[in-house]
Amino acid sequence: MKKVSFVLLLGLILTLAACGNGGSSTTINVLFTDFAFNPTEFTIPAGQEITVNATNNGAVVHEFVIMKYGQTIGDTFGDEDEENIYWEVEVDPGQSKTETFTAPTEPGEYQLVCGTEGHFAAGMYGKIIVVAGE
Ligand SMILES: [Cu+2]
Repeated sequence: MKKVSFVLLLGLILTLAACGNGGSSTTINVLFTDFAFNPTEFTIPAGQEITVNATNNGAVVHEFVIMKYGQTIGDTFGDEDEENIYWEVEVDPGQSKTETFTAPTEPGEYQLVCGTEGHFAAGMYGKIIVVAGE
């Protein structure tokens, strides 16, 4: 029993060491489908350059839209939400794109939505968690 605990503990330590920085990553790998992000949650380090590898496996265009801190779109994504966008990338169906952006400096949760009409309501949203850098 003691041995098992030790192995589990060792595994936990190694996992924590490998992830570092609270499990955040400067790379976001995201798959778009009709109508969801996969995965739906991303943890990134504050203020660092983030590489986004986005692939659209759906049949329609999708957008990966990160809202500014403290901003949410309400029930639908509309023109009034455009000014509250922190960063976005749009990918055509069947295409892949790699782009970069600088993560916000303010740690916290940021709303992630697809800005294509009706997609948010269909469940295409998630969250970006920004954690303090080292
Ligand atoms: Cu979409």
